[in-house]
Amino acid sequence: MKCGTVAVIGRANAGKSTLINVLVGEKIAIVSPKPQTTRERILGILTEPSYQIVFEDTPGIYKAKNRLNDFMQRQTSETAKDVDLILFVTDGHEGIKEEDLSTLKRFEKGDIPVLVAFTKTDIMPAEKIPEELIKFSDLDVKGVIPVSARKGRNVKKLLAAILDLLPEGDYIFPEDVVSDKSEKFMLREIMREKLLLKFDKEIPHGVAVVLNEYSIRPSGTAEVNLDIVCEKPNHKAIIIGKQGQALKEVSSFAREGMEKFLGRKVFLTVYVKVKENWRDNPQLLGEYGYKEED
Ligand SMILES: Nc1nc2c(ncn2[C@@H]2O[C@H](COP(=O)(O)OP(=O)(O)OP(=O)(O)O)[C@@H](O)[C@H]2O)c(=O)[nH]1
Ligand SMILES: [Mg+2]
Repeated sequence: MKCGTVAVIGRANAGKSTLINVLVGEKIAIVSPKPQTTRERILGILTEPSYQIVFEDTPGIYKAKNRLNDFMQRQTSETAKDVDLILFVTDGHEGIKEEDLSTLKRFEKGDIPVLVAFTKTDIMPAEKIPEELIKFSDLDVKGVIPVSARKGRNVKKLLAAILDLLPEGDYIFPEDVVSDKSEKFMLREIMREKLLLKFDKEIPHGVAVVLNEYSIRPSGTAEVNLDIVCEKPNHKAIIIGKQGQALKEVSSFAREGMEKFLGRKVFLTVYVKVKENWRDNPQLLGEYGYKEED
């Protein structure tokens, strides 16, 4: 049996979480068109009769501007240290940047093998692909696989290349486990995903979601009560919107996402609170879940 851990690393917004969701075959991480969607390490586990692959999703590499970003970057660098394989994801459509190559050069010096997934090939002209792939030619990587996570293109080929590089070993997780995160975590993340989709600029980046209650009524309906914590009174006003319209809309999207995830009806209540500069407050970061485990 093959079993191994794979750190999925790359620039913010490259398509890491989308690719893991496709590889695992379930949504284990939220996705959005904005950078810095993923804030912490999330495991996505794929178990088949002859292998188990533990994918470790990470926050995109990004210049830290506050303590939340520092936490995120530490999650990524720590994950990269202790795995069997680094799967470096690059956005083919955006093109390979100098910073991608310099990150790859750093990993190349370490002991962990590196494989590159060159993604989003569905939205770039086919003739541009070889031009971009040439940029990897001087690097000591185990391979570069062009893929489209959105179209599922070449994902099997990528999986085979990953498996080739993993050791033999016993499974780490029971076969029915797909993630290390709880339902409660996913409910908070689904709310954050809809906030990322609806609001622009700093608003979604300055939001934390706190779950106050999650219970199942005798009827089978889930009762979910959460707070959206934002950084400024004017952000709160925008999130709520005129006559509460914006909040109503984003909550309704979140409720639908939660219903799909839980497979049951959801009764959702949401409050918006302000905690100035929480992203730089160590105590609040800890309370909102952005703290290293001991
Ligand atoms: N067309 C196309 N879009 C993709 C593909 N993969 C991801 N995307 C889009 O790219 C955007 C970013 O995807 P994510 O999976 O959130 O990227 P990420 O690397 O996890 O981003 P961070 O968590 O912010 O670092 C989303 O809008 C995705 O829908 C792909 O194969 N094709
Ligand atoms: Mg992500």
